[in-house]
Amino acid sequence: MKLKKLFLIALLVLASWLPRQGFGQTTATDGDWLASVVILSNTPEAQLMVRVGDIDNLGFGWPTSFDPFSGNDTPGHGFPWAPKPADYSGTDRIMVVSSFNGNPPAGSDGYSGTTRPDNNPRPIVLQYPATGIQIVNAALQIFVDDFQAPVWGAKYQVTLNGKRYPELEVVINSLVQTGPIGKLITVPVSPSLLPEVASGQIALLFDDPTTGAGDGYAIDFVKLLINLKGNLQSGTISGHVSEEGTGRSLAGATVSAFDQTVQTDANGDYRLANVPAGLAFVTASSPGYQTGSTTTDVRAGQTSAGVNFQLQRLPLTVAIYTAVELEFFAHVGTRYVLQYSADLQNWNDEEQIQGAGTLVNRLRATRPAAQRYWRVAQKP
Ligand SMILES: [Ca+2]
Ligand SMILES: [Ca+2]
Ligand SMILES: [Ca+2]
Repeated sequence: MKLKKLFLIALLVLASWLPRQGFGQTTATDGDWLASVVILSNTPEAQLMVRVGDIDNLGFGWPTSFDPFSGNDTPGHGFPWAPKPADYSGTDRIMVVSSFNGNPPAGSDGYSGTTRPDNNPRPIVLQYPATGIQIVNAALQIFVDDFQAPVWGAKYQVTLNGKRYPELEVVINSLVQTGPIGKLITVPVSPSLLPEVASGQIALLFDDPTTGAGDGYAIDFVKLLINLKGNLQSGTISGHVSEEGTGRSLAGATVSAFDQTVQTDANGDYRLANVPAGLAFVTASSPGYQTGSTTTDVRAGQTSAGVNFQLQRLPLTVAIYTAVELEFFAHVGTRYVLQYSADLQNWNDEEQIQGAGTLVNRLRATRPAAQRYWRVAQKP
């Protein structure tokens, strides 16, 4: 009897040490989940990890066995809720796009019923010691809630230190989180924004200043990873690339997501492994075709199949992204119209250039890095 009692007490003590979902835990990758600010050097994932906002599903806690880094959606939760003063500025609170004035063009969500100025979008600021770090790459993991741009017609602009962040905008504007539900997104920091990361302070702002859409959202935490080690939870994307109209399979097409790239096989099929969990931005390109892009859910340890592309043929045109790729295609012709884009949607004519060498030098030397997407039309 006495032994049994001792055993039960020992079991209770043990249980109190075990990580409890929904309340908080401490992990090598993220530190104390309930801390508002955590800065860790040399985690399994990156040389430097900076997180602001506690990992607590906006204060609702996580369902049993739910892993917020798995890329899975949370179940729905109640709203509205009162922001807590202890929560990091810009996290765990409802924010409604600044252009919303009560007359939304396409309806509004439940979050829009909250009041100004409390629900104004606020920047989320990360500060950290960045001196002595040679920044090679960086990524952001953000736990986002109730973004619904396609539902309410919102057009989010995302800025980092006031500069537009096209990769993150594409992902944010494709989210449909009706529920409201939350999920992780993992997005690389644009090369043009890396100097901002190197400054030791970044301010992220999510807003739609133009459409008047009735869309509100919330953010649980923002996590910055500098110099990634490739150990993020990840999944696989697979699919097929073909020519629009004819359905002809495109062998050797390039498919990319995050920092992973693969070529389609002889049947036009591809399989892209090690893509970080969350909503991924996937592109497919092939010389002579318009680059295709889409977003797809990636869940840890699983395969998202059927992510297919139908690429539109561009007669006498090569579509490219970098000067290195351009050199590869330079033999194709000698006269080019150079186009650039900040958002992969709208293309602007730069100028006509004679000769591939001149073109390569021009690309490398003159165009600001912020306009980093390139396309070259080859003149007949
Ligand atoms: Ca909280
Ligand atoms: Ca919403
Ligand atoms: Ca939180």
